[in-house]
Amino acid sequence: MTTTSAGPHVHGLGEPYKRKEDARFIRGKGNYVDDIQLPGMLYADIVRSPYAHALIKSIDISKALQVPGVVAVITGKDLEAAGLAWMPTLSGDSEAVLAVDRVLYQMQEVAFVVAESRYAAADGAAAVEVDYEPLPVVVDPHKALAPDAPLLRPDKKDRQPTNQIYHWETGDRAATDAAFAEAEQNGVVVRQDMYVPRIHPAPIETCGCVADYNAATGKLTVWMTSQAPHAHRTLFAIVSGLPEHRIRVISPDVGGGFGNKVPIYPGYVCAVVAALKTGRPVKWIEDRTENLTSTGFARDYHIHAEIAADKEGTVKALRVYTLADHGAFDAAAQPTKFPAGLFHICTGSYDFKHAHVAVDAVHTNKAPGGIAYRCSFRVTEASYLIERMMDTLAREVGKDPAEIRLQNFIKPEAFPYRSALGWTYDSGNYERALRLAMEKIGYEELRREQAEKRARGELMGIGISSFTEIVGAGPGKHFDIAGIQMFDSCEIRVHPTGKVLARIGVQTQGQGHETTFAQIIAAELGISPDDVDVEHGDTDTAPYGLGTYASRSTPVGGAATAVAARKIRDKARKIAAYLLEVGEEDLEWEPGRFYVRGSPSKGKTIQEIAFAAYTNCPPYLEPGLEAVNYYDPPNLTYPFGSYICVVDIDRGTGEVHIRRFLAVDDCGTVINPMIVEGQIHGGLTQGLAPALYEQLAYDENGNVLGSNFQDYLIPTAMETPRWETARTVTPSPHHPIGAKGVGESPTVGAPQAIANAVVDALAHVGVRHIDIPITPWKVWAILKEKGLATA
Ligand code: MCN
Ligand code: CUN
Repeated sequence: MTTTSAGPHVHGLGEPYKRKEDARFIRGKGNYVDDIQLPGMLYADIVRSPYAHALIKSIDISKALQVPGVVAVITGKDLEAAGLAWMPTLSGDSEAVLAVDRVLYQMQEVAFVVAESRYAAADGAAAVEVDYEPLPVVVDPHKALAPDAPLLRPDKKDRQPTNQIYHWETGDRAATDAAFAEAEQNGVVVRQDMYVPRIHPAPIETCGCVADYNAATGKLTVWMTSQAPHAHRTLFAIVSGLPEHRIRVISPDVGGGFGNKVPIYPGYVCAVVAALKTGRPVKWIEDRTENLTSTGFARDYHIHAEIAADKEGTVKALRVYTLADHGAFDAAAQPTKFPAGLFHICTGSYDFKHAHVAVDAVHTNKAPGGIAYRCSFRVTEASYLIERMMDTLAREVGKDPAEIRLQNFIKPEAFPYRSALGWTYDSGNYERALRLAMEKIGYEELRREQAEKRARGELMGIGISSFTEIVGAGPGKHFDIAGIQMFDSCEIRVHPTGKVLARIGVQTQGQGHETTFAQIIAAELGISPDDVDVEHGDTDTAPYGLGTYASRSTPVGGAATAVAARKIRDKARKIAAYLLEVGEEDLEWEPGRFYVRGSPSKGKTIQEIAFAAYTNCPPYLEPGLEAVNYYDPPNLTYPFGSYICVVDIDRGTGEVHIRRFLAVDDCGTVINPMIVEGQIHGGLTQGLAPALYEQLAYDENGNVLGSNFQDYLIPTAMETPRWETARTVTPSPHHPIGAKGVGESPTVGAPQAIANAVVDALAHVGVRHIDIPITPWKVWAILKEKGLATA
């Protein structure tokens, strides 16, 4: 890791530069949606269904309208008049904004009440009378597929009358089946069922917006908690028919996204309609329960996985069948495209010759989503299943989990590597990462300690996860969302004094883009990151971008930024040549300056060149020093890492204590090691969460059992171990500065390291798998069954 040098910062890459944005955050000067106050502003509250499945026989708003302060009540029928009764989902399908004749999950939006205060809005919402006729509820996706299951979506006329949304397969089934037949005869086959539960991103700031329509100018401004402001503006324009240039979406400071702020939610749409209808600004802010119960959840995959290997444990084929519970809407269902697509990574870091994956997605009476939680565009499930399966295989052939991995890794010289599921990994060196992790943690010594403890009856486990991530959505061939190419953008203006304003199409929710993107430009131009301000999140000023998710900001937006800065440097070279009266080819570049080859004292700094660009520009060039780049990446990036977790299990309580957790990450070239470290710490904590604590459970009537932070356990500092980190650097060959994304890697890689450690602690008594979250109760039940419980 580099440290800050004593001299001035001229070269911004790889330095632990302090976050520029923190100057306002730590002073409490951040500006979040709920901080926005406009004159005459109204406040909204949403009437939500208490039932998971019911017919709506009538909605009576008359009493609500009499509540003092209530200004308007909007129902699904009112939305039709505004052309906003339907909102697009990530599947490319559309779904009702407010339920009209049927509710499909508890807390579904039924009516929108606006009033002079938030309290009056809540009173108004309580006074809306909805007559429901309850219907049978389906929460188990297996039961949803039964022939006699109640049909949840009779409105989906284009589909068979079942609850199945789609069947999706990828890979070569015949070759995979043949490899399994062979392994059944002459090798080994391991099989495991596992469930990756439904969880929720739960950002500390919930979702919300302020919508303001100016009838005089015809301009609609929406401040919203958005990870993708431009994409949301376009969707508003397409759906509403309002002209796109009169819609301004501003995503101010965002208090965490984690995938929760990618989709469009009914509250946004209703606030816009209410602003159009009342002519006054309307604020809608979710409370915690609304956030947990009605906005995009992640995962909920029931997986059956099988590996075919030879007797030595060399893998041959992977076969996976998954039942995906998408809840009530078709929100993340598009099978061949974006969300489900990342299931393609499920062969992980291993050299499988054949693989076949099939997914059936079904509707249940649960909230819609299936979107993301840092990250679950199916990478998390894919990575979890393969890392759990490699441990299962190691047990079967009697090898150490580290040995089985080293034996089966894709070799460094095999990159770019085309996996059996057809995606091309850009670069990797998995063995180096695992060996570093083993060395740092003292793997051999830990194994010896484990054997001694086991002999004494103590339970200690070591778990490995050598994951491969897939980030940077991404070229259109993989990520075709409604036909949009997945590019991103950067616009750079170098002012006459050499100070820089850059605007980017991606949108930070805490990742530190104002710092790292300044560092990219600073490194390319040889100036200080202090001299570069980065703006984003305002569609009226930022260039069109597709937003921040899938750790795409650095792989895509960062690439656009580097390329735009190089365009600036190219023009600067022309200006320097003119000023120095030499040919361009006679110039050399050193950070911050062009000089004449052979005469280093004869040169022009980037600041001098910038001034000349506006005052003494060569006659054959346009004045000014600006550049724009829209970058469509040739491929995704494939960061990876090796995590090792050491746990001790309390035989009295079943509690899992994480003694050590070492994370070796490789995200290619590192822009800011301190920010990367912060991303890894936060991400590991969000990986610990589903491993031991978080699950968004439903009872059989479709009641949400985790609707607040007392029931939905997110780890706090109390539960979080001290994370140890280390790094290898394997640059991406196709990224202009060799960087891969990192934001989601730790969350993707961590759960299975912990799960593997717990299973490892109990492997000697025959335990092969425990579904996450591994609660003390689950462990204690196993201890009891195996006669190991001391209480
Ligand atoms: N970075 C770096 N060098 C690299 C890679 C990244 O210095 N080789 C820096 C980046 O420039 C950026 C940060 O690390 O400042 C994360 O970069 P990247 O991996 O490109 O991810 P994104 O910026 O696209 O962020 C998205 C990712 C996702 S998808 C989720 S979910 C998530 C995450 O980031 N949500 C977050 N981290 C989060 N962190 C915070 N604080 N809040 C969230 O909501
Ligand atoms: Cu995958 S959660 Mo992030 O993409 O916003």
